Amino acid sequence: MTTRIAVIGAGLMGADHAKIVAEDLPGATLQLVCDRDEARARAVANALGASDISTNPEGVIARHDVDAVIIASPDFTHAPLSQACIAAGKRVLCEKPLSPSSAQCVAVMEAEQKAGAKFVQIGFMRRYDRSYQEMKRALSGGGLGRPLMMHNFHRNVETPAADFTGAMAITNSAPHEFDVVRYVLDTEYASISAFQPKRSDARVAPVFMVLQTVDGQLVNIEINNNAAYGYDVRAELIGEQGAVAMNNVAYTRLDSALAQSTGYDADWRTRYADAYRRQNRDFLRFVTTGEFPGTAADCWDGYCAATVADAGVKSLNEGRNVSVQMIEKPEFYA
Ligand code: ISE
Repeated sequence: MTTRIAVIGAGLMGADHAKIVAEDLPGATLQLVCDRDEARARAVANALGASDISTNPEGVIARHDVDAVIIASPDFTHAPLSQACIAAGKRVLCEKPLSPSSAQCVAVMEAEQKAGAKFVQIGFMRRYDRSYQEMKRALSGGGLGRPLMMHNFHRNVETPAADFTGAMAITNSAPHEFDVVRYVLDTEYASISAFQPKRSDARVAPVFMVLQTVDGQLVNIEINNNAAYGYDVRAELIGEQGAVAMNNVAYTRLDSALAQSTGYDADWRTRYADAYRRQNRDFLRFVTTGEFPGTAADCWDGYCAATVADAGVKSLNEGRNVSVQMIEKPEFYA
């Protein structure tokens, strides 16, 4: 018996998830591709052999021939479509962020608690990346001593959308670091300060953030959506007894003309291909067994990332340090 999965959103991420489901997720079938743009949905569906297409996300979620859903539509649709999946009793892998608004994340958590079970897995796939998992193991192994700081930078070749802003760097790109740093350090954030340097052109300048954790650690995050040279994400965790740093992942080194060089990925889809694959296989197990995967991010994690993003945008706009105000963690998510 195969698990029939519908992918909502046929853009960059939706097409990538659809390809994973169709070609690299044993036990699953790409049942349907949905997008407001019918031609875009049809192009992805035809390329990957999906049974059907749709332009109606709510209708797709209700269909009897859809067992599970992957949401990869625009960020503002993530929370309402996740709530529709919960109401329909269907498990969903929701691309990050769960919502750009922490208040919407609370509504989704309330819907899950009312339903009495977890339905939503959030697409914070960095947790599945070998580099971050080795960092987490190095910390839990005790050799680093107590963690003091974590430095992070996240560089894209260019902004994923023409209307991308500094605030979106915080609400769309930075949630990866907000989540994975929490996951590695096993802590929460107490405050955030966000800054931007001035570029000489009209492109979105990097956003540089300094965060304090509730355990007195310092975290800095650089989000540069117009780095130009390559897709480059790295981190270094500094403890009282040692440090662990992430290397740039390169499978070859080119030696030529008295020089050596290694390459960068063009974007996240190839750099994190293995992490997406592992995340999506965990999602399939979640759908078939009902057991939420230990590595995966849930709605509480989605809420935490959105809450620190809200505070980060406030800090960027007001030019001051902003405390991160969170609700009490519901027992349901303990
Ligand atoms: C994009 O939405 C992603 O999720 C990528 O992982 C990230 O690198 C990029 O900055 C985001 O815009």
